[in-house]
Amino acid sequence: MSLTAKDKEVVRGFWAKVSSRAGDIGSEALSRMLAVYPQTKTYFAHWKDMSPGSEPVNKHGKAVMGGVADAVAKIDDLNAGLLNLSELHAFTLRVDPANFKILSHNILVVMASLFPKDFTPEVHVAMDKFLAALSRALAEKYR
Ligand code: HNI
Repeated sequence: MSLTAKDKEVVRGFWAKVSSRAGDIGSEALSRMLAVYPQTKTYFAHWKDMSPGSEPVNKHGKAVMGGVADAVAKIDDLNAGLLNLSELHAFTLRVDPANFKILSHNILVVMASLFPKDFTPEVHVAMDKFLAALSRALAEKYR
């Protein structure tokens, strides 16, 4: 389902509110993904420490949310905007795209838990659609 003009406006508005906490969101979302979906740990076997809030988790959480910030900026053409990141995940990292849905879910859970007042049903649906579109764009180079 593609994002409507209204969805995009809601995503931009919510992101403007939460982006200063992007590092915390990324770290907690990644920590939850690794704890709740331990099959995702295989991709990070080279890290010294995969425990919640560890240095590599914090650093990578920040990097992932940098990608999300980029996607918000390129919301009108996600496929073109995320082309390099898609190639990286498809050809170099070889991440199974099923995991994009898992990480998206965890990002959504953490946003809801850190911003309960701002995370209205309208924000929930717009962010869910946005993260699904981001995941589709990341999977674009797989085929
Ligand atoms: Ni992902 C590296 C963004 C989902 C495994 N990832 C990155 C980088 C960004 C990024 C940005 C750093 C790129 C660089 O160094 O140039 N990843 C994103 C985004 C999503 C995502 C926006 C989805 C919301 N990545 C995933 C998922 C997995 C994943 C679901 C696996 C479960 N990513 C990786 C791995 C790396 C990576 C592995 C390399 C990290 C490292 O430390 O080696």
